[in-house]
Formats: sequence, structure tokens, C-alpha cells
Amino acid sequence: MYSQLSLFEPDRADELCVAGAVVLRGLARSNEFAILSALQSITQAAPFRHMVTPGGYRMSVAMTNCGSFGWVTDHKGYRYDAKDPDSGQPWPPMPKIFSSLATAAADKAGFPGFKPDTCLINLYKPGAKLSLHQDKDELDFSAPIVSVSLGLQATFLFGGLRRSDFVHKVLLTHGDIVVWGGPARLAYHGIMPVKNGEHPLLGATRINLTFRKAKGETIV
Ligand SMILES: O=C(O)CCC(=O)C(=O)O
Ligand SMILES: [Mn+2]
Repeated sequence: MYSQLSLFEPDRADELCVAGAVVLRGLARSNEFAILSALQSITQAAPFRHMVTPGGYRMSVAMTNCGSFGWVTDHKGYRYDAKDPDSGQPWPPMPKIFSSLATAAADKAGFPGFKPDTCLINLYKPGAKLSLHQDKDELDFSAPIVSVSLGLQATFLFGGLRRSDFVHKVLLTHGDIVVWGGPARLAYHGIMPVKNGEHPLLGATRINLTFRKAKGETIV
């Protein structure tokens, strides 16, 4: 199970072990073209947008979603919604290539049978960041989070269950997948401001796909 796996590769001095969290280096690379092509269809139907936090702050990360639900934020709060508030339409369905990858990654990390019902898609331009936070708007914390990095590299911050806990820094590059669940499911995490750069496929852009189970089985 998850406790046998470590988040951070043991041969890298800056990367330490956290129970319940794993980095699967480069796992998404072999499907990169299929993933990017599926992403293009999603963003044609549900374009990236900068959402606003309940406190009125415009997020530097642009977001969209696919799947049965989408994570949204506005002045009313953070929540999952079956419809894209910009179009009033359901979010684009989750492509099979996405759900299969998420299930395979979770399985490899020791969380068999993961079936995400939502994928939050984050787009970072240089300078964009995500402050330390917990993923806690889901009803089901027994399912892990599967987080796929594409394009420009970024420093991932991974702490503990309290905001004040020690924070590990992990460099994530194109194709890396981080999975966290079990004792790490509610760990604080974030992304440091993305540095300028040019990725061969994505240019000056980092994309992150965050797969989650937003709703409990009974109400899906
Ligand atoms: O971009 C990432 O790697 C992390 C994204 C994240 O934590 C989130 O969307 O909640
Ligand atoms: Mn998160």
C-alpha cells in the first residue's frame, strides 16, 4: 500500500519521504500528444479563465475543467458545479485517455480503483503561482489526488496537515505525476511562481491536470 512508497526519489538529496505521497517521474510522457490533443478539444468548449476567490482576488492561474463536475470559485465561495458558469453548459466529458492515465497512476501509487469524476485543468504562465492550500472541497477524502504536470517545470511545495508544517520542495517536469492520498490526502501544497522558459511542446506555459473524486459514490 501507499506506505511502502515514498513521495520523493531517495537518490535526490532535496527530496524526502512523505507517507501517502508519490512522484511518478515521466509517467505521462508516452501519451503526451494524445493528452494535448484531448486538452485542445476541452478548451475549445470550455476556455481557460481566471476565476476570482471569495475574497475578490483574481487567481494568477487560469482554469477550466472536464468531467461530471468542475471546481469553481467566485464571490459565493469554492465549490463543485456540474455546469460551466461561463456557458451554462455541462463541463466537457473527461476523455478516456485522461481517466485511464489517472487510474493507472493511482494504481501504481498504491491506490487501486481510483475513478475520478472531475479534472481541474490549470494553466500557468511565467509568474503564475498557487499558494499553499488543501484540496478539501471534495466529499470523499478516501480517494487520492492525481496531479499531472506538463510543459514548463515548476517547484511543487508539499507540506503537512498544518499550514505551519515543514514544506518539501520538489521540482516537477513535463510528464511527472504526483499522487497523494491516505495520510497525506489533506496535506498543504502549492506551486511557486513559474519561471520563464520555453517548452518544446507548450512554449512558455505549464499545464496541470488535477484529478479528483469530488462527490461520494451515492450522489454521483
Ligand atoms: O499545479 C499543480 O501542480 C497543483 C495544482 C493544485 O494543487 C490544485 O489545482 O489544487
Ligand atoms: Mn491543490
